[in-house]
Amino acid sequence: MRNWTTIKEYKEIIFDFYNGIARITINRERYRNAFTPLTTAEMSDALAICREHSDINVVVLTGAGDVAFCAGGDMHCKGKGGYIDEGGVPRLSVLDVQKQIRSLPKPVIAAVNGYAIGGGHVLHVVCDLTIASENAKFGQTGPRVGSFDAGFGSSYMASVIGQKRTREIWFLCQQYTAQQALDWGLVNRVVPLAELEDAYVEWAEKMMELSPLALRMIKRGLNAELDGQVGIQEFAGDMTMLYYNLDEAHEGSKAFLEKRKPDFSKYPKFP
Ligand code: 2NE
Repeated sequence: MRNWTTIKEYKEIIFDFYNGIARITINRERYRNAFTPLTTAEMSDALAICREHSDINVVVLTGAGDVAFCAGGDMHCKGKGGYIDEGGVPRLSVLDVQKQIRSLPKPVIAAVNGYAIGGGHVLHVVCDLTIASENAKFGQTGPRVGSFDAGFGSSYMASVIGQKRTREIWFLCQQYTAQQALDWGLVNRVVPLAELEDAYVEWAEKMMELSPLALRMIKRGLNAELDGQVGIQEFAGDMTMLYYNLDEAHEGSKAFLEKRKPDFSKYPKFP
């Protein structure tokens, strides 16, 4: 048994840590881990912590219990304009969570331990890697329950598994087994439920042996191809971060402060 320690207490998620891995568990087992505006606000907060803390190298997203990963938006909260928060404001803040997962400069593994349905399905799609348990079931229900995700939930899914399969998932609203998801390339690996934690810890530890900056740049490059100006901006931000590590970048600012012309001639110009 691993000793996971709590990073921060929340109402609707569990946020804990083990050996460089932060784990976010949607904790609404009673409702198949469907998310409310509070759940997504807590997930956003936890993901911001994952970004800031340098002792967190890999993030795992999963659901409480052994039946569901996440059954999407909680229908009890769905109202006019979105999912109504405790203050009466309609929100669709799971889209912010999706963006955070994609832009987090660290690998995110979805550990799908049961149903991944609707907005819950999209959550695993936007993670970098998905490990599913054998009992996992996948599907979209939006067109049946009065919803849809035409953003990452459709266009990004199509870049993962192709247009025809994405259209089938959305147009028929059927459920798919873990094996089918594996055959389609919708998930990376399928394991018995009892081995799910071992599997994601093993992969996280493997990734932690590799260069974090190399993994970060690969994630940025894969995103940039699809994300247009936003993807290029994030890629460029990381390039600037690297540039600021070079003496060449400091020569410019030093020269400004010393009121002299910068001398960039001594810095290498690789072919
Ligand atoms: C997930 C699934 C297939 C599980 O089926 P089953 O038979 O194992 O459980 P059951 O009995 O349906 O659910 C257990 C309890 O959880 C509640 C149910 O109402 C039930 O409550 P009680 O009858 O015991 O009181 N529950 C389950 N999912 C819920 C949900 N999403 N909201 C509120 N309560 C929920 C089956 O439960 C299922 O199909 N659930 C609905 C999945 C769904 O349609 N999700 C919303 C899709 S839309 C969306 O997520 C979305 C989007 O499309 C775009 C943007 C943002 C969100």
